[in-house]
Amino acid sequence: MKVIFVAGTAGSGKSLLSSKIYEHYTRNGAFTAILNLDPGVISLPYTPDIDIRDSVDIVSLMRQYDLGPNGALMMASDLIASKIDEIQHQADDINPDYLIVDTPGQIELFAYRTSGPYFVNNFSADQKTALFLYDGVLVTTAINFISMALLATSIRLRIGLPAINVLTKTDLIADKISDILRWTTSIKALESAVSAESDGESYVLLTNILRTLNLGGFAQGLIPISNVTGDGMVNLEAALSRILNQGEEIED
Ligand SMILES: Nc1nc2c(ncn2[C@@H]2O[C@H](COP(=O)(O)OP(=O)(O)OP(=O)(O)O)[C@@H](O)[C@H]2O)c(=O)[nH]1
Ligand SMILES: [Mg+2]
Repeated sequence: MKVIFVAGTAGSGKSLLSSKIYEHYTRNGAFTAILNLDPGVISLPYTPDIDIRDSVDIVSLMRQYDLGPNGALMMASDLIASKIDEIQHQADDINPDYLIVDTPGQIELFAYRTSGPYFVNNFSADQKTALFLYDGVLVTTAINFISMALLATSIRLRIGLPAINVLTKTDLIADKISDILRWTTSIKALESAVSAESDGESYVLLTNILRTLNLGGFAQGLIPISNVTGDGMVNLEAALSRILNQGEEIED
């Protein structure tokens, strides 16, 4: 079993991309399953094979502990770690070639508390990788792009898995894609976009952040995709194969 964790900011397209990867793999003959790890979601664009909502119920938590929605979500996220054996058992029973894990929308609850990284590190599989989704509509300015790259870097540190960077919603930002992709390969292009958007203190801060991020290599190989048109899915599948199958085609 090879596991793909799909992570990104709220609304970045995690659930829809999970369903698209599922469809893509299934169409190519690979036995694929989806695990929904988002306890707060109401409707999903796919039918999960394993669902955290079967074990953790937000409404019951709100009633039982007299919590508001955010408190209940926090508690629910913390409970994910305690369900790992149950979920592992269900996944092992299904034993798919690929398990796609749709992570909670509130990335700070998943990545920055202990439960999410614990789950990622302790879930047992032959191979594990993570996708980090850059929400296309949020990264059309250089400042927003750098902020998102900082978040992606910080989450990579927390989760500790080889990660593939994905730019979503390209169908909505057609005129910006080439700029964004240039920013991932040319620090000069990014610096000049930053200088056009900022001055004084924020310019100095941004260029310093940028140089530090660049040393560690950031937003490398950002893969543009659209969950709506399917553009870029083939490239994403190839990148996944490079990590999960050492470049082999999808297994059937
Ligand atoms: N145009 C366009 N819309 C998209 C794309 N990906 C997702 N969406 C839309 O963006 C919204 C959020 O998508 P989801 O897949 O629910 O995103 P998510 O990251 O799972 O959201 P949360 O779990 O709530 O954080 C939905 O209305 C999707 O239809 C895309 O590539 N293009
Ligand atoms: Mg979702």
